[in-house]
Amino acid sequence: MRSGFVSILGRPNAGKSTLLNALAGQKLAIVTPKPQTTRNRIQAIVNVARKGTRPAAQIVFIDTPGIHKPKNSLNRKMMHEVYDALEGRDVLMLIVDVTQRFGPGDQFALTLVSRAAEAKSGDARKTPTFLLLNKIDLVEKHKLLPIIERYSQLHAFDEIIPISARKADGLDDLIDIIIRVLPTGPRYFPEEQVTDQPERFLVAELVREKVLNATSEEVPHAVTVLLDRWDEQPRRTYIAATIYCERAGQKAILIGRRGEMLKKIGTEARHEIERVLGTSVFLELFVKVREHWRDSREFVEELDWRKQLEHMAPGGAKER
Ligand SMILES: Nc1nc2c(ncn2[C@@H]2O[C@H](COP(=O)(O)OP(=O)(O)O)[C@@H](O)[C@H]2O)c(=O)[nH]1
Ligand SMILES: [Mg+2]
Repeated sequence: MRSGFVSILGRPNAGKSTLLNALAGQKLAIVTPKPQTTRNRIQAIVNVARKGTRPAAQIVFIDTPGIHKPKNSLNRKMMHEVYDALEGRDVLMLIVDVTQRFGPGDQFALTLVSRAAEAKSGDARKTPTFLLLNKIDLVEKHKLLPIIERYSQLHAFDEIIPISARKADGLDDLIDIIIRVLPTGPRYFPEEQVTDQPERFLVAELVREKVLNATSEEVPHAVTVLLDRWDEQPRRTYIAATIYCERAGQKAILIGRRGEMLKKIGTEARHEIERVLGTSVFLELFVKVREHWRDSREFVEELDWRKQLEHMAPGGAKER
């Protein structure tokens, strides 16, 4: 039996969350075309059966926010999530979007990962690092060669693996290669557990995903979603959530003319939440302004579901 923790790292929009979902076989992390969609690290637990000479394994994949230069408390918190995923892991996977030109942001991401991979004193070997060339469904094969050359010059990757996270292409090979380098060890999680993320947080995230898809410019970045109520009634689950934004103008956009925008967001979110929960859902959404919340360390901390769990009354979302 092999087991270990494998971090998925890279710039915003490289396809980290898409990859996590594909590996998990279900949607655990929200995905949008907008950068900085993911704000917390999320684990997907993948159990792999023994096959021929390949041992059985439990791989814990960690999705992370995109590597970027932080501008506010929210960004700093996101980068903390990245740093956490760089430390003490069994494999570091840097995922790059092969349709994008190499730039300073890529260099920054590569430096973070290669530094984290260096052998620490007292630790005999360096952490295996893989380069994942993602979105190969969008480019011709020969276009990969200069990218491979460039990255190989900058860091001695243990493996370079072309994949398409969206098409789930190359993932079987990826799993095989990971298992080869994982240490022998027991399962860290029960076999039936797929994630460490509470269902309620995924629900709040699904609301945020619909907001991100429906809005543009600064609004997606200025929005966060918190659950106010979660009430499991016999025939349906009643969920109330508040969408926080930073300015009155953003609130007006989120509500829309005669409330049409909020209604659209609510309907789309409800449909998906019903699919995920497998029950009928009554979803009530509110919009509130909280000026400069992204600069508030306190509020940003409050958004962390690991923190929220500590405050949550058993069986109910925190009352605010
Ligand atoms: N064509 C294509 N698009 C992809 C692939 N992987 C991710 N995407 C798209 O890239 C965008 C960003 O993906 P996401 O997983 O949110 O990236 P993240 O910011 O790294 O988590 C989304 O629109 C995805 O649908 C891929 O393999 N092929
Ligand atoms: Mg993401």
